[in-house]
Amino acid sequence: MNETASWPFHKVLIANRGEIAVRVIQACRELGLVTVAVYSEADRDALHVQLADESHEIGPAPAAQSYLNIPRIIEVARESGAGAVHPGYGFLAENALFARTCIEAGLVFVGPTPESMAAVGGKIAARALAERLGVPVVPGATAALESVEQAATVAARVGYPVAIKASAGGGGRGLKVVATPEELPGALESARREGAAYFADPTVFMERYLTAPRHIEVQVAGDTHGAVVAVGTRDCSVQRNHQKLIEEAPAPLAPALARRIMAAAERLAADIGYAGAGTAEFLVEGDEFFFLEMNTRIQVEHTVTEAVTGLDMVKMQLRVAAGEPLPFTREDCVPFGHAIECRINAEDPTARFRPGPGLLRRYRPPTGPGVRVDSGVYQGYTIPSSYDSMIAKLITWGRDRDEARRRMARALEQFDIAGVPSTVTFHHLVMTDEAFAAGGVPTTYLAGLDLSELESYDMATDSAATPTTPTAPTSGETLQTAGPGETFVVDVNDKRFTVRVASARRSRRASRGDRQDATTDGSAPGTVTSPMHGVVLRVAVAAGQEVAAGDLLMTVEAMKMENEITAPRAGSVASLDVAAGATVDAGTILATIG
Ligand code: MV4
Repeated sequence: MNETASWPFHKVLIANRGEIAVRVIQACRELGLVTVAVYSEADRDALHVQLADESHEIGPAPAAQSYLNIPRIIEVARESGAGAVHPGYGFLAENALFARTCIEAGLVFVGPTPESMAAVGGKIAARALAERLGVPVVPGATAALESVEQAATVAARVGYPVAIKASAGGGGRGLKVVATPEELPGALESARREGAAYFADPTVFMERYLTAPRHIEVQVAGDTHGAVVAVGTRDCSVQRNHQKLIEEAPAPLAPALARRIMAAAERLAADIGYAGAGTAEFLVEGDEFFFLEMNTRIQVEHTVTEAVTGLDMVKMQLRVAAGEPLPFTREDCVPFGHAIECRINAEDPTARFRPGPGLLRRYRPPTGPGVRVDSGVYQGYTIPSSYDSMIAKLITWGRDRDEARRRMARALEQFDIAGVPSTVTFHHLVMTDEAFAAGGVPTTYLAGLDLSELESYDMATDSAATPTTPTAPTSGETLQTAGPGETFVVDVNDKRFTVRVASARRSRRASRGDRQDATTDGSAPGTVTSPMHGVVLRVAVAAGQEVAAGDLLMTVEAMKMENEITAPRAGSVASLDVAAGATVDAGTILATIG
């Protein structure tokens, strides 16, 4: 007789795919719960489909027709006799309507109540909650910006640079940094448009923009009996375009500061009656911290918290959803040692992390003490182009941070991936980088890192390494599946984008911030071409005008994001080849700098 015999559900539908679906299946099995997988047409060969007790196809590859198809998922839950639904992360995980629909269909939603979700779903509301509880927020305005004049008044009060953020935003979408009053009207309009396009909500607000903060978050857990515990801190400062690449626990912070941040997270969660797993995000500068937002889901990086606490966050979610008390107390949450996670993606770190899904010709993950690999792939599997390009999460644990870091470098050396590009070499470079080794790097760290040596990177710098150990894919082995002109869909922070490969040889310089460098045609220096298919929104220069390198030439909208096209060098605008409103392709000549 297992502990779940008396639970209100015995069968769990997992409304997700990939490694998190596998992770939930594993937790269910350990609890003696029966699992139901759902999958799209693109996921017929996926690992989660093979590991679940039963699996049901729910629709075509596009997530809108499968993993986001609420009526179809509810239908499968009913047909299979599932009593609960676990949403994983991304897709429907933070959709209060989905949670409510599950509950109304008589299904237990494995997550917080729709009311808890709604209380922190909007950033302005979350900021207001923090202020009411005395949790610090970045100086700004906890109200929607209604006019340029009002925005200018707030900006003058808090000081430039400021950030204009979409209230419904997330993952950096709808975030505009404004350095001077002159840029304010344009940025306000642009943030509004992005908010409307992405989240169907043009509401924006303002904060002072912190230029080199650290991104710290707190894992929280609560139950339906009123218990709330801050489980631990994580540092997620190593990001690229708001995509986390490395996370660690506990965050390298002075103990007193860590305690203050944990207490703040606990207060926020307790106030909204939080049940299940959640994360409070903060920015940290010096010994100051500021609440950003609350995520009401299990996160990708929950693994590092598990590694240092020995707790199982997914089993906790299931227990709490069944009405059980939180299976641990604050005293159980004292971290032991240190853990680091690398998100190993099928992306080419020498080509601006261009995704390269496709056939995994070889896949042999590392093993050994202190190594955990969470993954939804296997050798011979084809990573579909319809979703994110994650291959695996590699997590190492050590008695201290340095042991975890060195162990990670060792595990990366042992990770044998061929057929698709991977970030293994990139991750190795970071693990052996002096600044990362010292700990506590800010969010600006990655943009300043020189990745040029990745072109011919050798992980076996240690002479003790076995020379026959297979290493990361060399360019000869790499099977590029996406060529020029091909399009594919990627998921970045739960949002879908269609990406078009502009040309086979792209600039290998990483762009700074969200400024999109125009590609220059190799045969004609000064020719500015569009890096992507899109529509010219505004042209900022006139023919004949003198420009400096980096000056804004025009804005191209692609996938509802505004991309600034800047001058590749100083000179005069010799030709202006497009006007506002023009549809351009990747490679279309936009202007010439003479
Ligand atoms: C900020 C910030 C600095 N100042 N807000 C926005 C999305 C969220 N997940 C993180 N965000 C940030 N908000 C203020 N007032 C810095 C970030 C930020 C960030 C910004 C640019 C590039 C990378 C970043 C990584 C983490 C956080």
